[in-house]
Amino acid sequence: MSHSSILSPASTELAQHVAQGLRRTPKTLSSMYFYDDAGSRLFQQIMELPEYYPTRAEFAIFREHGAAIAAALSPAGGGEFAVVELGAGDGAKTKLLLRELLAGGAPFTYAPVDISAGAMTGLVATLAAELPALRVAPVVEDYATALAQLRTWPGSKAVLFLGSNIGNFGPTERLDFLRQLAEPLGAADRLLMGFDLQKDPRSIRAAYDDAQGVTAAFNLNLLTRLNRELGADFDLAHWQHYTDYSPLSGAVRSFLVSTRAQAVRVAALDETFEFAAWEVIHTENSFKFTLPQVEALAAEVGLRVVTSFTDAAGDFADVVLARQLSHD
Ligand code: AVJ
Repeated sequence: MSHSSILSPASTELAQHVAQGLRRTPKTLSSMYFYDDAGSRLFQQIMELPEYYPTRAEFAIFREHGAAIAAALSPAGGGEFAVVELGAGDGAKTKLLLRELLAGGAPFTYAPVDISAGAMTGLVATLAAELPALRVAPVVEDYATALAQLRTWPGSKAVLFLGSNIGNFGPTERLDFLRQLAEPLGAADRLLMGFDLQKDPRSIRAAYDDAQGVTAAFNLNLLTRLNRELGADFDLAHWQHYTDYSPLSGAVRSFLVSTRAQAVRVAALDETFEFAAWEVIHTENSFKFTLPQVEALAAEVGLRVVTSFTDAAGDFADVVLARQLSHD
């Protein structure tokens, strides 16, 4: 295989990310790269797992409070608006909300944004079949590119960021990202964000280390992707998935553990990386929040909580946010 000569722009970006992440100590790779088409399918399997409660909890919130959420997202005057969803995936939960919004009668266009073309094709097909009246404007981009486009979007908008995707950002990146999300919002615009809440630490840890090993396969798929796209030679027999949860920081951290001393060559970089026995690559953060933390976070980026909804068990929160009213 010759990978070093011709790389697509996307692979060049991935190659640069891998070079930076694997030259550092400790080594890190971003969970953003989990979502190739195989990774998106594995995440859909994760959402079905008995241990993975966030999806079911958010479903329960939408089932119970869908009409109230739709009302809180629709512009007060009843005008035309856009519903932009960052990280739409298979859109299963969003369909509940979209039904409520259609029933509300306010005219809107649904603009799902997802980094996986495969996931988007599937979503567009199921929407056409299940909600034929819905206007859909799909965007296959990463968040940063989609946010830049959002700035030039005309008219009112409701931005959805569900499933506790916000949990993947570390504290500093989280503030930067939320400021970028808040900045293009007008006074009537709304932001709906899902937050996974702090709870029994054992349930949280189990959600990221399931008995069937689907989460392990999801994490390890990143190495398969690097083998395929960058001509790397990771031997998956010598890598393991490991996860911990700290109730102090609220962070689930996931790692790929090198089970022996090994060297891995990445042809696209023409570089070999050395791993000591039991050295790790940190691949993901999934932060868990308390409701007071959500309030404080909103205030810090110029947003206010309009209303929020939790499931009966208090496992998860969906929070409607708007720009802070200025007090001058
Ligand atoms: C898609 C970011 C919400 O952090 O819970 C699931 C990804 N990682 N299991 C999460 C994930 C491992 C998921 N999000």
